[in-house]
Amino acid sequence: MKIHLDPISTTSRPLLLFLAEHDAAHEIVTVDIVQGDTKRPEYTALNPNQCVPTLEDGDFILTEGSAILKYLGEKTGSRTYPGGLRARARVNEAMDWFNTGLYRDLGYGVVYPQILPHYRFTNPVTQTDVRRRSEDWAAGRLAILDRHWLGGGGFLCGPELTIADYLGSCYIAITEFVGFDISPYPNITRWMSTMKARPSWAQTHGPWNALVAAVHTQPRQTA
Ligand SMILES: N[C@@H](CCC(=O)N[C@@H](CS)C(=O)NCC(=O)O)C(=O)O
Repeated sequence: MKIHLDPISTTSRPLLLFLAEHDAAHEIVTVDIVQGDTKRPEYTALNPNQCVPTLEDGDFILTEGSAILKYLGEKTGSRTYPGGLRARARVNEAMDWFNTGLYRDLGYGVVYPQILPHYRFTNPVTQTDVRRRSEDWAAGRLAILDRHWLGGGGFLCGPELTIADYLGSCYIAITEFVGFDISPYPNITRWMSTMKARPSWAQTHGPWNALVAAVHTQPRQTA
């Protein structure tokens, strides 16, 4: 099984966490986003979205980080992707919530326009409007994460860690890029500390930590 990813990528790091905590034979193929590897014809043939990650299991190709995590969870029989109908539905629900809700506002609306020029609207008035609305909506979603998903005191889907925690914690970590303060959210803060204390986090986040440190030496983009 080959997994094509870039360790700095938010959608790749959940897979690295999973692989660090599971005994699954695999080969990592590094796709350097910054060097444009996702745009190369041979990679585009695997993943027409020109994004990481991509899984190659024999002749089976799978894109989308969330789908790959579920595939790995099922293939390895991992407890982190529980088999019961409702338990599994809850994990799927949490992952969809991060992908279609929180990440849209927090990632694409608030964080990326500050560090990646192509995510900014050319009209500064439009950009300011979008950023303000995204910040409001992101705050609302973070409050839901804090009170609803994490209010029970454990992980996202209960007392046991699931693949939703691998995904969600890596998504929340993008706040580090721009110094977005998560301290008003005590359960998010607690949960992120728990995730970062796992040995797998340090094992997989070296390139990410270096990138965050480098971004902090650059001037920030205003709205
Ligand atoms: N919906 C996709 C999104 C993947 C995605 O946006 N990946 C980014 C890195 S986090 C990427 O590969 N970008 C390629 C590029 O910017 O050239 C998933 O969840 O896997």
